[in-house]
Amino acid sequence: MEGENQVKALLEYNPVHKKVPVLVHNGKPLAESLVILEYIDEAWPNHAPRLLPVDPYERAMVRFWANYLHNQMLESLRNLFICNEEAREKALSELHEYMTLMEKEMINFFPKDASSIKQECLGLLDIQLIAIFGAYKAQEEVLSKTVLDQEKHPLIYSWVSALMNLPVVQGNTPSHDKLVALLQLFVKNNQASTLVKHRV
Ligand SMILES: N[C@@H](CCC(=O)N[C@@H](CS)C(=O)NCC(=O)O)C(=O)O
Repeated sequence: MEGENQVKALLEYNPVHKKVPVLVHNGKPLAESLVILEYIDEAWPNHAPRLLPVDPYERAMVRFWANYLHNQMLESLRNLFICNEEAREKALSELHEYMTLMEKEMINFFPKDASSIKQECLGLLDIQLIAIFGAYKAQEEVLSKTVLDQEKHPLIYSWVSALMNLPVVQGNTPSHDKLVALLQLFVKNNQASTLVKHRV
């Protein structure tokens, strides 16, 4: 019953995509993670950290890379867990190409020194990096593949490592075993729905 009620609430709050996350603020619902994060930044302007820079050009650049992380990288990462083994290799090399391009083009956004990353100053791109790679060790265990390689992608690796060392991130990240179990469940559910779709 609990589950049924949750599904009903979700359909009501996000009838277009029928997905989480959903934020309900003052009784009004919002969907899509990037929209929600920008809304939080604007609705609580006097609270730190500010997720977007003040300068309009810098804001635009953060939005550009936020979309890249969301549409390209997160999508290939997702494909890694829903594809069969053959397509998985393709999804992984696609993800690595996106990461290489990101390292080359996004150089101004990488922290010069990972130790300068402070939890009071986390921004939109930091949050997305945590969402994509925060569970990379669990992702690698489930896939038996290397997702984040220190030698191939040193900048992303050092950025993610510094973020994962912050107490606020550590304190809010599920344990490795829990992440592995969740990812395994995700893979299993997707395999089951693929079998149903193809009536195998
Ligand atoms: N672009 C959306 C993606 C949301 C999304 O894929 N949510 C997944 C969970 S992470 C979901 O609700 N899946 C349930 C479903 O597809 O039925 C966002 O960033 O909010």
